[in-house]
Parts: sequence; structure tokens; C-alpha cells
Amino acid sequence: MSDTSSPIPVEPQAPRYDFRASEPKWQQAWNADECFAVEDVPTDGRPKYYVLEMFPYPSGKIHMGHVRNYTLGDVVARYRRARGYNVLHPMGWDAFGLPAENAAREREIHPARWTWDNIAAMRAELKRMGLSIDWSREFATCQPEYYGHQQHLFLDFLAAGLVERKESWVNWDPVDGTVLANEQVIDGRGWRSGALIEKKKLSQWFFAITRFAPQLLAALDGMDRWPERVRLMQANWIGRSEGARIRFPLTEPQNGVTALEVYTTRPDTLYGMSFLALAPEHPLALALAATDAKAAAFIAECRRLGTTAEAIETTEKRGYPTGLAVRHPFDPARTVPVWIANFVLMDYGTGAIFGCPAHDQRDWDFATAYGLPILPVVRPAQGALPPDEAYTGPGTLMNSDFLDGLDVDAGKRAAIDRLAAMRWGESETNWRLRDWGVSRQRYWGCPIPIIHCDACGPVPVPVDQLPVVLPEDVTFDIPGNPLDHHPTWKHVDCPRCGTPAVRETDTCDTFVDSSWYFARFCAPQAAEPVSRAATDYWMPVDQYIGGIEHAILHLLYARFFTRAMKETGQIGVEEPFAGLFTQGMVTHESYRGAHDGRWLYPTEIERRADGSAIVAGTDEPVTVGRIEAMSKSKRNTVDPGAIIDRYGADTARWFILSDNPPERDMEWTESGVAGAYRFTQRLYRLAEAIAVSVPSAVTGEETPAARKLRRATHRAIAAVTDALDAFSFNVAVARLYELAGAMTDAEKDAASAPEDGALAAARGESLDALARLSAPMMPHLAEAMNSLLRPDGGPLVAQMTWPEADPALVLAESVTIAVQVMGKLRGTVVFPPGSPADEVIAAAEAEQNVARLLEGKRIVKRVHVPDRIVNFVLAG
Ligand code: ANZ
Ligand code: ZN
Repeated sequence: MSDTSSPIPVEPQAPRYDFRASEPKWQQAWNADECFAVEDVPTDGRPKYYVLEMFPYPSGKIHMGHVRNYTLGDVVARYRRARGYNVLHPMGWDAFGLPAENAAREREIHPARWTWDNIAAMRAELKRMGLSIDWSREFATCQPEYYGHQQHLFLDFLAAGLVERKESWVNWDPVDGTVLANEQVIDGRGWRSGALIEKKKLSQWFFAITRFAPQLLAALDGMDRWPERVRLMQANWIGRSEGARIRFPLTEPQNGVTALEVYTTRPDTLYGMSFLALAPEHPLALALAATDAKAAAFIAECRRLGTTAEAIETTEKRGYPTGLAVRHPFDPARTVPVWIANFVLMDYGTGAIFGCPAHDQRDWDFATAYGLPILPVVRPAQGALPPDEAYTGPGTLMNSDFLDGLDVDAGKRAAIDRLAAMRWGESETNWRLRDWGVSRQRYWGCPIPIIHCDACGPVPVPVDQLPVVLPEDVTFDIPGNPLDHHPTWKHVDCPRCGTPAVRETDTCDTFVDSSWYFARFCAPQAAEPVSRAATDYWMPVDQYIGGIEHAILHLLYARFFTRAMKETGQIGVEEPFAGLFTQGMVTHESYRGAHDGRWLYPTEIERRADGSAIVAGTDEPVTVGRIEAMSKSKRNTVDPGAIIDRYGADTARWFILSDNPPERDMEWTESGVAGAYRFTQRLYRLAEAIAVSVPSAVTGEETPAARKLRRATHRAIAAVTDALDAFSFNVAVARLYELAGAMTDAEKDAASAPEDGALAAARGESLDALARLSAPMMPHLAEAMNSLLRPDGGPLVAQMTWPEADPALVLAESVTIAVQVMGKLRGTVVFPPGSPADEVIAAAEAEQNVARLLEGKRIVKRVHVPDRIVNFVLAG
């Protein structure tokens, strides 16, 4: 990106603080003292705190979302360290994935080369941010030292029955002859070939995540440091569904089948049934297709639809009438037609449904398309049934014989009881969650450690032969999986019988790589995948921080992996992340050229005095668009590297923390970042002014000016501490602005009373507090200020403890206490907070107005609420 944005706004004074010299200097100082290194198993007795940001995919450059994410984590890490914790704050790279393979195909660069170049570039950028990371723990998931251990975990899970081999449907591109990921299927066509995608059945490896579905759901309840929203999303994804399995007898048995089973959550609506529908892959549908060409054609058409539930949800509802019929279980005289329908999934429930168009929208759409009856059986409590859509709300049952008059829940129970008595059905719980298919027909991933032998079947690679390393000499000039094409790699002897066999050429879904990296960080050099001693100390992660886009899959997979590792004895915890924080997005105005509507980078535009915008260096007007999440496609991005060049890392960190609470979106503006920059300069000048006059010991009596500043300092300590504890980083920023304001006022006081030794000491105290309180946010500037205060050396702020507020200075100087007689406000008295009850009550009793009211009365009770109320209760 070109670097043409406006220069730093003119300042009243020349910049005093040279961040370009300062930032690298303090980074070196931290490194030299290994300030952020921790042991795998510390024994110093301090409490532990593990803070982790979701590790980055090495795409090439960091973006503002990374800056926000890693700044948030760094604030937590630095703060906790100062509070006396052993803090684990590691960094690594989620380095496998499709983009590297695409780069290989498009630019003829090896995926490994592309990945490592990107890592080098991004590591340098992250280091410039001054993050307090223990870089000695860094790893990339594409290193055999990492993925070899992952293969070991795979084999352990396999031995424990947590990995299975099953047939499953994939997206098959018939032109490229390759399997496509869902995101590579666009409008039903292959993204490269444009060919219509087919569904194809392949034997694949699955993690048995459904085994843990009840536990994964139940544990959400106790996860009180996770956002409610994320817990809800997880619960919906796991999708516990309570309903019934119902058998419908076929009017005539078909291929030995006498009844069809459906799963329903609405047995109460049985009298509204007007059809039964089978999934296109339902065994009976397939059996019919063998003799019915039209049925076969319909099923083939459904296969081209893509495999995702979303695709099925959004396409037009289509069906094929089989000519078969079933009997209604409650009314054997009534028969209902059997269809094959494209919206019925084979892998949910029984792969068959009963359709009740009046009360299910998909059934409604289907019935409308094919002229099937719509029979309402639920009457809403208020209003009429909607004329042109299904009614899915609560109500009273009608047109339903023995169910008439019941509400929906009672109706469900009554219907199930009757079905059970007739042996036509029973209640059943289903889960939306599916087992996790991890096989990917890709090169740039972790090889699945299996060897296929004609005689022995799939055989695990013996652990002492791990890692199964990816071959480097691969070609990408033909479609399909390069591991499959490789002339030699897959040909090995069977570890069991020694005859020629072939390696599994599928690699793991990259979500596997990110499902246990947090455990590896605890002891990244360990000989075993996960060090039990290190994870016993560090796990769970105390604070995990990342984007809401990972609220479902990544977090669920990591939760599954942790439970699986617990079952196989690798780890002692069940849940990986005790606290989760999901940050908001970084947004920016968007710009388009007025002539052609092309998107423009913020650096390509210029503001005129009247606020309108033009393309920089031309007269072409620019349309200023909405403020929205930064994205490459809209070009409303700002390059963090350019910002750090111009203003320094502390300014970027400060601004990104200051604008809004971290869970909300924050708008990146030039004026905002310039304001943050000016503040860094202002703080430094303040520090310089104070540092020259700080006495080594307090001299003289405390003056009002000194007391005022001390109170401001200690209130800031208390408030910033509370704000950081509450993740209210923008509030912490605001409190530091206030402290700077109080310190500036004190400079004026000092100028007019240069002999005030107590004030000079208070100024020193305030600067010390400012350095330590601002260090989590602006660590370099904090060190620079501290070094002004301690010119002869001393500890780095990074090694110092958090300041403590003196409660006496935090409390208000005085409180106004309400004096009541019989609960009515009759006067007030003013006291220092925490004053003794007897003194307060005596003064209240003596208060003029109160004393008058009490005269001649008998006081039966004196109620005292400290610092707030005195109430006199009178007799009679
Ligand atoms: C009859 C009915 C009547 C239904 C009504 C809904 C409303 P959840 O909550 O997600 O479990 N269903 C069952 N199996 C299906 C499959 N394999 N593919 C597509 N749809 C399927 O949803 C359960 C409901 O989804 C079931 O309840 C069934 O439709 C449908 F007024 O049965 B229902
Ligand atoms: Zn064999």
C-alpha cells in the first residue's frame, strides 16, 4: 500500500519523545532480562495466569484486527504480571491451510516457502508492537515437531475409540477430479472449473465428537466467564432436540419394508399431517430408484445440490411422489402419500419426516408447490392463523380428536403416550451435532498416520515411526491431491504384515491443528505431545481472546479435544478456556471514486478544507461511504506497519484501546490516532518536567496542593485497577487522561510554590504511578518515563509490581449523612468517611432542626447506616 497519508499534525512544540529510538531500545531491554519468559513448571509458589490470543494464520501481513486482539491480550498479560502472577503469554502460527496451496498453484511458490516467508514478515510486525510474549515458545503447526505429536494424539484417540472411519458425502468436482471444501463450491459449481458439483461418497476419518455432546452442552452452564452469546451459539450448534420417533405402516409393504420411521419434535401436530417425505439417500428411496428411472433422476439431481445444510435450507423445495402411502397411526382409515424431498437430510433423525404444512414453513413451501393439503391443528391464543405462512407459535390444539383443547406441550405428551401405548412410537432425544469429519484431500496439512493394507485394512503407523513427514518435492500442476500423485511417498510396507501397502494420503482438517496448540504451548519442547506436569500447572487458559467468528467450530473442537485428551490421560482438565473474551471489529469509513465507483484506500484520498474528499493529487471527487468493518474488498483498511512507522506502537495500542469497550466495534480514524500520538508527547513532556525536581525524600508538611495531587494519584490507581479487572480498557484510558490532567494542574501549583517539598514528592509519586499504570497499554513510553524518574537505573517497569492505592486517599474527603426522624429527612451532617457511629449520632441529634423535633420525645431506636443515614425512631 502506498504511504501518502497526511503528515503528523502540527504540534505546539516539537516532538520530545522519539519513539523510533525508544521502542526498539526497550524491546531489547525486555529481551535481555527475559522479562516475559516462564518455566514449563514453575515452582515459585506464585499463582499462575495463562493468557492467550487466538494464534494467527500467516496470511502475510498483520491487520488492525490482529493489532486489537494482541493489544488486548498484552494488556492482560502485563497487568497480571505486575499483580504478581506467573504469566504464560505465548505466540505461534496456525500455519497449514488452503491459501498456501492456492499460492503454490497460482504463483508457483512452494506452500512451505510461502508460509515461512509470511511468518517471518508477521513475526517482525508483531515484535514491533512490543508484545510481552515468551517467544521461546513459538512454533508453527506446519513443523513436523508439532504435527508429529498431533499424529500421536490421533493414534491415541483411535485406540480409545474416539476416531472412526465412516462413509460420508463430499463435494466432487468432476472436471478437476478433486474433492472441494464447502467454501470452494460457489452457487453449486467448482470455484476453478465452474463444473456442476456432485455429491460423492468417500471413506473418511471422523472424530467422535457426538460422544461428548451431552457433556459439551451441560458444561456450558458453568462457564460463567464466557460471553452469554457464545454459550448460546454453542448450545444451538450442539442442538439437543426432544421429540418422538414414530412408525407409520405402509399400506403395502415395499422391498420387505413394512413401516417408515420419522423423527419429529411436534407429535402434537400429527392430525395436521398431509405427507411423509424421505431423504434422497434414504434406503427406501434408493431401492425405489433401482426400478423407477424418474425417481433415480430426481435423486441424482438432489446430489448436485452440495452437501451443506445451508445449501439445502436455501434452495427451492422439490420432491418426487413415490406412489406409496402410509396409514395415520391415530386414524387407520386415513392414508397419506410418501414423497422423496430434497430438504430432508439423511443424517438427521431417521432421514424421514412427516409433513405438517400448517405448522412448519418448509412443509408449507413444499405443500404449496405440489398442491398438498394444509390442515391447521393449532389455534393461536390471540388473532387468526396467518393466511400465507406456517404458524409455529404456541396455542391450543384443534381438529385433533383426543388432543383437542390441549396446549402444545400437553399435546406432545398426550400424543407420545398414545403412540407408546399403541407401540407406534416413543419419545426420543436427538442432537444436531455431527461427528467431525477431518479427512481433507489436500497437501498442506497434517498427514493422517494410517497405512492401508489389502490384507490388514487400515493400520496405524507405529508411534516410533512418527512423524509421518510431508514430502517436499510435490507438484501442483495437475488437479487433485499432490500426496496422491507423488511417485514414491505413499508406497510403504504394511507395519503389520510387511506386504506392500499405501499410506493414507488425506491430511487433517486444519481445525485439528488449532484444537490443542494451547496445551502444547505449556511445554513446547516436551517429548510427549502434551506435558502432564506443565498442563497441570498452566491449564486451563485463564483468559482466551479472539474473534466472534470462532464462537462455534474452533471453540467446540478445542473443547472436544480437551475432553478426548482427558480420556486418553494426556491432560487433567476437561475444559480448555476458563475465560473467553470476544473482541469487536475495527471499522473505518469507506471511499469510492465518484466517477467509476472503484474502492479507494484511505491513503489514496485527501480531505479538503470543507470536509469533502478528493482522490489525492487530483480533482476527482470521492464518495465517502459507510463506516464498516475493515476489509480488503472495500479497501477501507489501514496498514498497522505504516501506522507504527509514523506514530509508534504505543500510539497504535493506546488508540485502539481508547475508543470503545473492547467487546464493541471501534472506529479507526486519522484524527483519533493523531490525538493519541499527541497524548504520548504530552505525557513525556510532563515526565521530563517532573523528573528534574523530584526530591529523594519528602520534605515539609503536606500542603493542600500536595494532598490534592496525591488524592488524584491514588484514585487513578484504584480506578485503573478496577477497570483492568473488568476488561473496561477504554475506562482505564479515560482515568489516565484524568490523572494526566491532575498532574498538569499540579505543575502550575509547583510553578507558583517552588519551595513546596511535599508537592514535589507528590509529583514524583504521581509520575511513578503514571508509568506503572500506563505500562499495560503503552509499555515503551512507560519505560521511558520511568527511566526519567530513575536516571541512575533500577528495575524496568516490566519487572515492577502494580501500584497500590492508599484507601484513605481514595475515599472522598467527607460524606454528607442524611438525618431522619421517623424515616423523614430532617437535616444533614458532614463527616469524614468511616467516622465512628457515636460521634455521628451525637452530631445528628444536635443538628438544629432535628434537635427541635426531638425535644420532649422519647427516642426508642437510633439507626445508623455508616456514611449514609442516621434515623431516630420515636416512641408512640
Ligand atoms: C413434524 C413437524 C410438524 C415438525 C411441525 C415440525 C413442525 P429439530 O428441532 O431441529 O430437531 N426433521 C426431522 N428430521 C429431519 C431431517 N432428517 N431432515 C429435515 N428435517 C427433519 O427439528 C426437528 C423437526 O425437523 C422435526 O419435527 C421434523 O419436522 C424435521 F408442525 O416433524 B417436524
Ligand atoms: Zn498388512
